[in-house]
Amino acid sequence: MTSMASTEQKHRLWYGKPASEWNEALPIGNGRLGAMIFGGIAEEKLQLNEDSVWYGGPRNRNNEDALPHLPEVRRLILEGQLQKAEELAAMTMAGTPEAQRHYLPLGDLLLSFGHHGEHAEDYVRELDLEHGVARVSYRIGGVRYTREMFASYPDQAIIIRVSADKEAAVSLKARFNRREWRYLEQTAKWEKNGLVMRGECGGKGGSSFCAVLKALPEGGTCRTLGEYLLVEGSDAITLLLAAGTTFRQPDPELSCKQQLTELSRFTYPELRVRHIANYQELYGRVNLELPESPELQALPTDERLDRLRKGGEDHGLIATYFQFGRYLLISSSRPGSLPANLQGIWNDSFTPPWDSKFTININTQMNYWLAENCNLAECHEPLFDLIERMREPGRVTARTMYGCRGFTAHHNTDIWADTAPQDTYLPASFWPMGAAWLCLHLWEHYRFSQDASFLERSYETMKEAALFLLDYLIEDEEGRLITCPSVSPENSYKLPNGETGVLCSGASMDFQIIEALFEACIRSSEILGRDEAFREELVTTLKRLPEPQIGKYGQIQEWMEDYEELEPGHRHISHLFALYPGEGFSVDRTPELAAAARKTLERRLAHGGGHTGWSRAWIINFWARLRDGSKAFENVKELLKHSTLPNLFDNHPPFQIDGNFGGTAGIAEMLLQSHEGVIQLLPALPEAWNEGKVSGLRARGGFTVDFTWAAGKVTEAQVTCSVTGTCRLVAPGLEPVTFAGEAGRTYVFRQ
Ligand code: FUC
Repeated sequence: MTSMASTEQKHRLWYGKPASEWNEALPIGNGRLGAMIFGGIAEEKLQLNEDSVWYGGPRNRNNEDALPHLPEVRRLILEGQLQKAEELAAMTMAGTPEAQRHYLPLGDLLLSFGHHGEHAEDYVRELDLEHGVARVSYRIGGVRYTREMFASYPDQAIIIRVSADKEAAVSLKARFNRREWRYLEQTAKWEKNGLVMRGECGGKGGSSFCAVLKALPEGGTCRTLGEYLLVEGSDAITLLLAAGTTFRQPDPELSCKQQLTELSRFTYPELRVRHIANYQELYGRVNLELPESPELQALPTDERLDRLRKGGEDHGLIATYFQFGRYLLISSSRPGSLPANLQGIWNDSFTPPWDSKFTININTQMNYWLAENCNLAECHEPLFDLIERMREPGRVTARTMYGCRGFTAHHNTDIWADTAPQDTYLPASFWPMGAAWLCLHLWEHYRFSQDASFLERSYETMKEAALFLLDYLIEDEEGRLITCPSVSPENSYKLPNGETGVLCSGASMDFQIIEALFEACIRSSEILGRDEAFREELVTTLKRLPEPQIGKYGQIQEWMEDYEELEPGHRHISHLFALYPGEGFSVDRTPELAAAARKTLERRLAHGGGHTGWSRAWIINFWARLRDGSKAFENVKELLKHSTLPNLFDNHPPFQIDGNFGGTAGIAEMLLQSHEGVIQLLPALPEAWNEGKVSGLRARGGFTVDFTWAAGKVTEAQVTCSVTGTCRLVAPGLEPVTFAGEAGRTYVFRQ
């Protein structure tokens, strides 16, 4: 029997055994500081991360040979001499050196509890999404032991509480460890109840890091021995952990010690309340209820995932996955932190996949697709800070490599906001569109919030990204303005002369991004009432960009010419940018392009597309924009079945967090869309979700929307306006309505 999950429904991930490997461990984080929790019985491991622990310092990697060779690279591409063009570009346009900096783990905190070989019963390991707390609990010899762990944003620390239901039953040994790169670290004692691990991140100009632990036992004894902290015979122990690097603080060790001294004035319940209040203020804004089966709720998360893999339905798990995506953004991106990187903040490798940095030809952007509509706009801020920091290096790249005004970035950036090309991996590296795409996030934030002061602050940044493109565009034989060199991330094509390559003149995605950015600048300059001449230049330039074209398979062409793609099932579907996150292709406004977009998707999928987690997540959003609920739903299930690890982390493979964020955004996009000037409820509802309830989703224009539906029709909707303005609402089951909303008021509509 299915029932609607009640509002009391608690979303949690839970397991009946400790994690046997990293992909089973559970993440906690406060944006800056994070840990993966393994939940061992005799030994607990918290694999620690701090977002600014990166190898190496800032460098100028711009290739000074780029500008003198740019005309030659362009000529070779336009003449179809791809191999020669690519050889020359690899030497003259790659960054020098070719790689940016990479992210590193902070280390491990190991806690052993002295349960030598004893048998544990009633073991539960869980991540409580409602409170942002991880918990491990088990019974040994009639005593119940409980561990609670969370990363507090207000107190900037990881807090661990070990307790038992019997007096004086808690003992532990704690120590820090940093495995492979231990030669860069030192450990030290701090008074009688603390430990320090400090060291260098490595590389020229790299930061120094430190982690500090302080134990606050209740009863019993506490001392340090060698590298260990020992607590014996306590009723309960609170451990406080702080960490930092010289990226932010001149003396992180001193700051951490001061911080922990301050924090020790609070009791554990006080620290917990402070964390939960802060966390719930964000998490609690959105509630999603889908048809839920009570029997499934009783199963551990890994078993539910297995059931789904074998073809079972589990809408409740999908609702949990949705909230887990919101949990992960709250935990990896908070005001003052760096943006969520390829792994959020959770990484245990000293040479992580793709450096675990910011890949800005889809991945970093996808990390933020849920920020606005899923009501976590504050979590978007770290991305805006990074964009601001990229402006100066991006100006140097624009000027020295291309002789252009404005600022640019390629397909990656790092902790130092590096904007020069990364790698000589041709299908990705030579693509100067990264800054332009990122800047669209500034515009989105304004569209959702209607915050004019934010637009005022961001306008010059968007304008600078547009200025680069105005200069970068060149005229082709037909008088069109095109990008060259560029790539269509990250596909290759075949020329009629048999040559294959990736460097191109005019990837469709480029024009779609340029159009979106220029339109954002035009609208912004109108709203702010400035820059008329610049606005006109943008309008004139837009008219000279190549139009989107439909190719021989009825598909949206990936390039200006209808080249044969080398990988028709490629994971990137760059030429559908204008379908999502862009808005140029629309079922209502451009039905032919929307139909071609559908063909494009079908073709990609027929050739194996969607095989990485993030690619699958993008596909969900595409189908949602095409208003095909059943296809969107099918792909939500594919994401969970084939690209989700036991801890619900997205699996590229390996773990990469973008699919979690893109998946959550996609589920929201199935329920509400607001990019066409109206709030459209249930635009892509699958039959399987014919009843449900959601609250707190945000819509462009400054609206928050709650609604309930049954038999596929909205039974009640509430729109709360954060600003005064016109609102148009369209929903199955309701009469379409246009009303003048007043700031602070809520409007209710019923069937
Ligand atoms: C892009 C993608 C890869 C991967 C990497 C981090 O290069 O093509 O699939 O996601 O970024």
